[in-house]
Amino acid sequence: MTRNVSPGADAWPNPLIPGMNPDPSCIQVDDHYYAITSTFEYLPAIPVYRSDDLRTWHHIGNVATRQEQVGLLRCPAGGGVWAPTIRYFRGTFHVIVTVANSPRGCVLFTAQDPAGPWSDGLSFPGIYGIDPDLAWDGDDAYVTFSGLHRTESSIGPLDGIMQARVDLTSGELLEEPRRLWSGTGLSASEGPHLHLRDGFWYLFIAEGGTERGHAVSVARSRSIQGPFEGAPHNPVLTASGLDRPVISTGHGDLVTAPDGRDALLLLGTRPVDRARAFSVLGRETFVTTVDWIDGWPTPRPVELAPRQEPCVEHFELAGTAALDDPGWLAVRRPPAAVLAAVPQTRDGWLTLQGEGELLRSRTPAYVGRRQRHLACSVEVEVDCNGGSGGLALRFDEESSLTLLAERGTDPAVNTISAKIDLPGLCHSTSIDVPGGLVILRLGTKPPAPRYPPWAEGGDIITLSVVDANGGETEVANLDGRYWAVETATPFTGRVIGMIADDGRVHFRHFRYHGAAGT
Ligand code: 6LW
Repeated sequence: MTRNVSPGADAWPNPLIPGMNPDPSCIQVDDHYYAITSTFEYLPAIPVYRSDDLRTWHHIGNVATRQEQVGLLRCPAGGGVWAPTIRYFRGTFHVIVTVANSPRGCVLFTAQDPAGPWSDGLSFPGIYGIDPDLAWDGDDAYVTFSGLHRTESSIGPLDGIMQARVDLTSGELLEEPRRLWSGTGLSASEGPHLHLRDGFWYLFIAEGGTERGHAVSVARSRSIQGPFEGAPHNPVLTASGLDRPVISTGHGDLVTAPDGRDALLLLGTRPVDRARAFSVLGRETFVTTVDWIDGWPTPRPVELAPRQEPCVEHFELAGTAALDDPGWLAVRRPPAAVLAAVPQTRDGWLTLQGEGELLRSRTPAYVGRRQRHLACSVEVEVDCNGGSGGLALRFDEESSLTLLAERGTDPAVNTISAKIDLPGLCHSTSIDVPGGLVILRLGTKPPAPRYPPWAEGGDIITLSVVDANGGETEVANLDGRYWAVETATPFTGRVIGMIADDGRVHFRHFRYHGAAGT
């Protein structure tokens, strides 16, 4: 066996792009790397991250900032924008993606500048499947995707990796989709990416389902159209055991690092407890070095190495420009549409107007950001004179929690409530605090070691009110296991942000603090 292994220890920061960032795809153009990930029912959709060294990433924009690009109004939680691929061809950036549960289906967006703006998008009605990849052989463009078996129901099971030559100007298929490879026999072959190396087309796929059995398998062919031959040691990467710090690894895209080594960006989860039961941040982007063994790309096991510096973000929230940072998210509509629903007339504040449904609404009065650290603290100052609102953590419609401030009948008193909303369980706890402005805080930290280890559960979520001197009064202390990929919608992750329940609520000074090493 010839193992072409570069010397030197791996020292990737991992997760590479933390928080809800699954299905990564990555390219290198000149001296820059660009990576994109899935966003499901959230807008803006498909974050574009840029790096010069493949280690430190900046969120420079989003591909779909307008509702018409993706059409998410009717998609369920966890549906919507799945598994985009980014490629660069003759001066133009291309992103191809499945928008599940939307008339848009398989869509191609283009841009000259990856920070945007991106085009309105061209649909490929002939592509019946998910996870499209885009590759060129000379002038010919090919979409390679995970086919869906056609059944009476609206969505069938996955049916192997398919491919069709396409016309990128009309969205037409230039041939009937052909089966390219069926994988190794593990379930759900998906997430294909094609790369040309040394005269071979290498086809990377995910198999085994996105949970603990997730795996990377590889096949290769001299022709982009196949036939493809699987690697003798497939799957080339899995992490299903309890001994790995990062599990469910798969769905990877290949890129060459600045030092010439190959690397795979891929999704994985990092459970918070020793029983490896609860992955509370969702599926994140990780990276690992790829060795070439006998001509086959072989990713190393993924190591856990959270960044050692803290993350401090402070947003002033003044008017409609308050949410210009590309990291703000809203549900099924852009953050700007949430702000536009109510006049932003209060100088220096952001105003939200709620209709009493909290996060059960399909389009809640809610704007938030990905939770990216296991130990984090989110704070906001709230004026609840005209309604009730505060902070909310969302995994999906049915799995959320909120910390609400509301003026009591006595204006000298505010009532602060912690509300848990889970399938089959709604629970609320309240305390009274002095009236006026309030600072609400949501903090998380990993569980303390307990015996037996499987009793540890999820992270510890503390909901509290902070007074002018920084003193904290706890409203609720919760086990975060119910807001995790294992218990809620498996595809998404946590988003934490501001919500109005009833009436008009004003916010300022939103702070996200992520602890070093988490
Ligand atoms: C993605 C697919 C998957 O399209 O999850 O389980 C989907 N596998 O590859 C959404 O992230």
